[in-house]
Amino acid sequence: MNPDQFLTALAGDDVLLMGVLNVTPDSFSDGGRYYELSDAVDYGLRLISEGADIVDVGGESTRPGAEPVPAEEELRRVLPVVRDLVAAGVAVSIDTRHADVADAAVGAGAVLVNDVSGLRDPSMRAVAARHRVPAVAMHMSVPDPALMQQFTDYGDVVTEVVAFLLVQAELALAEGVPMVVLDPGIGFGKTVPQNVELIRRLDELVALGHPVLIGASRKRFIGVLTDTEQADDRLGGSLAAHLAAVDRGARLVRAHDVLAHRQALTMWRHLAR
Ligand code: HH2
Repeated sequence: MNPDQFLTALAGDDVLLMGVLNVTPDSFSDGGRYYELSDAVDYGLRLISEGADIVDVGGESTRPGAEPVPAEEELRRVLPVVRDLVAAGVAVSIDTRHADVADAAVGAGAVLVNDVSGLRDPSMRAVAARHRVPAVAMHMSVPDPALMQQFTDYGDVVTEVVAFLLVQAELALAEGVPMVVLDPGIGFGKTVPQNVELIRRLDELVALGHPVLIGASRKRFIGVLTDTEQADDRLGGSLAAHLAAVDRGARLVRAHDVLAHRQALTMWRHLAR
């Protein structure tokens, strides 16, 4: 799917698959594997050949306790990868909390801004508005991965996440962002039961009428619930969590294991009413 096709599809009702490409030394499940430019680009192309509609390029791990990465270093990691993938005709999304990084990546041809801090920063919204690209607003309890797991004290987690994302979407749209994708932020300042509840009741987020993204791939709550220590071994749990979300109306799935997800989504499409 080329960038134009991706944007058209985002406005339709197909379920889209976002492959994860972490150009980091320390991501929780694949840190260090695609840190070199050529490895990263090859892997991005592989994700597309395995069935991804878009490749999400990130240069900063947001796992609890990860070291923050200065914007210059993040740019050094991601920009050449974005450029090369765009040149190869790949639809690229930029996974960043820094408006400068988003600006440069979109300037280089990325078609989606993926902001795990929920478009809280007005300059991030301004970047998406100025370039006329859609943006993902993800919920994180506090916009700091180092602290987020200390803030899991919600009244009703679903109600609070939905309320936060509604405000962020309305703000971004009013400021000229052409489309906002909402993401409950699985694992970002949530306990295991809260993550489960967010997926069980994802229809409440879907009901807001914006496309919804789900990113449960290999996350710790799956490890806890299935007693699976190694993140790479959590594919079965990731597929189950994602299909439950798709059944409740999720339109984008962010996943590490693209081949298996493509197969699962194809079967789901055949089986769903
Ligand atoms: N999860 C991660 C990173 N970016 N973006 C969105 N929209 N939704 C998510 O759930 C999400 C995200 C964390 O996963 P990963 O990129 O594999 O790990 P790390 O942050 O350690 O690089």
